[in-house]
Amino acid sequence: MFSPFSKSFFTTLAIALLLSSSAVIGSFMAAISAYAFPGLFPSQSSSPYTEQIAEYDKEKNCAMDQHTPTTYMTYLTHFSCGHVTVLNNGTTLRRFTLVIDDYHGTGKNIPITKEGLQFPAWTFNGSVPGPTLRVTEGDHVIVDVINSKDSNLTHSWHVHSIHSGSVDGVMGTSGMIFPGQDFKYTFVARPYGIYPYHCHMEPVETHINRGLYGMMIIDPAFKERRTPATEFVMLMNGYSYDDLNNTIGGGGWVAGQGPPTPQQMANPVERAHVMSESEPGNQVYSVNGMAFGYTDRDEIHLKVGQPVRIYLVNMLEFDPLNNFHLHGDMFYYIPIGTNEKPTMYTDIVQMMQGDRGILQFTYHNPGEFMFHAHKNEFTRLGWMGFFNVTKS
Ligand SMILES: [Cu+2]
Repeated sequence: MFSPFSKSFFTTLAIALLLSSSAVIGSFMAAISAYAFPGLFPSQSSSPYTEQIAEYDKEKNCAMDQHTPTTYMTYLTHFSCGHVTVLNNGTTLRRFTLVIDDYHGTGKNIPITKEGLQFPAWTFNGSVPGPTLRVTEGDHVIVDVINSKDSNLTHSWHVHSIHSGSVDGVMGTSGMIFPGQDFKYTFVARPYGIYPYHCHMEPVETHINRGLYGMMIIDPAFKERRTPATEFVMLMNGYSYDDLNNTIGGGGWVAGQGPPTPQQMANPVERAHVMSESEPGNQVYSVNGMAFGYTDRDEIHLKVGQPVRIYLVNMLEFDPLNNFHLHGDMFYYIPIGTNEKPTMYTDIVQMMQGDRGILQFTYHNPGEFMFHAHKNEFTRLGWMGFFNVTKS
């Protein structure tokens, strides 16, 4: 079987890396351990340390097909753990490639309801949300972000957590990427927790509304790893059709234009225009990109007594608050995922934009249990799903 931890997998990786080699990769090759590339160094054997990394990645349910775009169903359990190299000094290096495409600025139509409503999205690796990146605290991470030559606009990759200002991914020199170019964001992953990533180009609201976001999980070190559970990713988002023309300033609302000047407010005509502007709203809400996803019977099947862990992130634009409410049971909540111990035992958690955390629960009773935003407008416009919980 073709496993991400098999010899043939690493040999293939080694060849792929060599074929796409750059000065950066060349400098690493000298330090690469025998375990990472057994085909190139057949006389040497693997070490327990590297086997532990492979074992941990397996426990984390790391995907074998890391570059396949996800659907709302596969997104739930799809973890991209990167191309792994263990250096001779024991450092784990994880390399990711993300391709941003705005499809000539007009977007690619993606389905956001099961009835086939389309939204012209800008994407990371072809999907909304972008792939979930999963690393371990202390890993050296290189995220090579390519802005497609089919893009019209500059984009970037801004991830939360600790890193240098030179890779922060905002306007300027820290990772603003022109169409057809790329930028390598490098950092040592810390601290463990749950982090959103998104494009940070102006107007940021629009780049996020179009779909340029995802999450990164930094797991605790192997010896401090979380208890075993069935793990899901849930990213709460929305879609505003009002906002689609904002980059060209065609609408009444022009995101990123800044507050009015004193002169504008003193001029009756301009003042009237300023006062008539209103922010866009969302017409559709969802978790993992699909409105009313997980509402068909048994799309998410759980068993009584089964430990469940949800990595939850809120990337909703234009509404200040979102939340997650669980029916039929209670969950333990770890804000930001930066602690091993929960701070709340609850059935509801509120999140502002960019907030996130970990939910841990076990159903005590069988049933069809809803989960949804307790803001009922959001529920009605798509943000709801069901857990089908059976006795065995
Ligand atoms: Cu962008």
